[in-house]
Amino acid sequence: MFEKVLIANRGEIALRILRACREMGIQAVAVHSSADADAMHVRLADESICIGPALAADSYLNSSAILSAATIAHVDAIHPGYGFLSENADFATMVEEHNFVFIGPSPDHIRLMGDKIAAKKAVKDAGIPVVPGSDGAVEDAEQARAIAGDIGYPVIIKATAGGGGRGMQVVRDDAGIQEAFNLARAEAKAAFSSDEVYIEKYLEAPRHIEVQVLADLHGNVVHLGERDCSLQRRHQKLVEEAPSPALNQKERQSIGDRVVNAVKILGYRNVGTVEFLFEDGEFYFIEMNTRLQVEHPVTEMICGLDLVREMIRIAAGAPLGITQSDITFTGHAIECRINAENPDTFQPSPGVIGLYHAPGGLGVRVDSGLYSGYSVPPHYDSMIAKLIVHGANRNECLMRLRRALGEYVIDGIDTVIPLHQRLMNEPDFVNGDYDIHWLEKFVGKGPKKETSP
Ligand code: MV4
Repeated sequence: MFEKVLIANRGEIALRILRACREMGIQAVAVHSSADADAMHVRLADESICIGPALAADSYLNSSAILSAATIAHVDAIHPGYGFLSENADFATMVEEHNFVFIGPSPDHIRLMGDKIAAKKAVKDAGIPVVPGSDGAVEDAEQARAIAGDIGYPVIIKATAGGGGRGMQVVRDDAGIQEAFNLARAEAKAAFSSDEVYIEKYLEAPRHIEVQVLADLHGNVVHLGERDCSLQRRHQKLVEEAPSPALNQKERQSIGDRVVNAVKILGYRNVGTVEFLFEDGEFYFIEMNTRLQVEHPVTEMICGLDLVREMIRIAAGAPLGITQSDITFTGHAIECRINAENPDTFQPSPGVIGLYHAPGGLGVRVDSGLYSGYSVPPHYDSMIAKLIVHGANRNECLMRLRRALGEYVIDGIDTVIPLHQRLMNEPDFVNGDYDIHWLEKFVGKGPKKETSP
């Protein structure tokens, strides 16, 4: 097992990784920007190294600075967390070339899944259902029109190097193809410095359902069920839950088995998430994420597993200690992402935390580095905490979540806690009746105002 691990990240996930390391008796090295010197994970780390200024490009995205820190601290392995360098195949390669272990998939698998056309072809060949569309890149609007003629409108044009929603264009008829094609190409070029695009049938109102997998270096693969991540705004997830209220046991088992089989064929290792759109009882692959995800705790709560611990064990060469039949799903878990944002306008709200009181009690988990007096820096993502609640069933989970949200005090800055409180009492959410567009309509309606008599 590793003696020392470098955590190449910040915020709640750096603390999450540190906690797993400590419980495994592994020394944890924090690297941080000058803006994060007072962060909780830096305080708790066995060692910490400042790797640059606040600007992420010069610190958390600076692979040379991180590798220098790893060399100075004599670590065995590097955990990239999520975001930043976590899905950068070149970084994973550099980590290995410096004789550190990258706690994650192989650089080849990261690269494969980063190319959305190649990823789609690879998983399709491994037996995963995909969205109908072009088999490869689409070269011009003429070709796009021909494919749209085959699969039928509406269609969506996506960037090959894309993901996360940028560089996508929905087209509803032949007349719209040329402009959408040009726009998608231009956006793709600007965002990903590659203007390659492909085309798919556009699904109007699907749910976003993703399947978590664990794979060791010895060919053992298990799935840990699904998460429903349909509640999102501008491609930022806000609430995630497991299991999905939309799936029955047969659907859950069948997609899980197919994903495990595909992951074995691909020779994939460590953690991964296979993302699907789910509509009218059918799954359609869209992407595979080759990292630990923000929403991994809901899976942990229903499976009783520590995913970060498993990642570290797998990276160190240990065999999975469990088979599929050992994995049981107990109860229901929901995660609320707590962002430092105005709950109505979503304007970021960095600043100093006054009073801080996190909820607790049975089935309540808070993943956060917040404390009274901490200053939320303005330079990074606004997510400052995750409230994860587990219950015997979805209703118990909802009752507990309302209780926990009511206890949560974060003074001094705006947070989206009031939005979560509204959401937890909204009939559609309470009934599990929502798709990927539902939240944007809900927040569009704004907070309920008192009507004068
Ligand atoms: C789609 C789609 C509908 N049809 N593909 C958005 C981000 C990227 N991961 C894939 N995305 C979508 N792809 C087809 N063929 C709708 C979306 C989409 C979406 C997907 C998941 C979660 C939220 C979303 C919000 C808007 C659009």
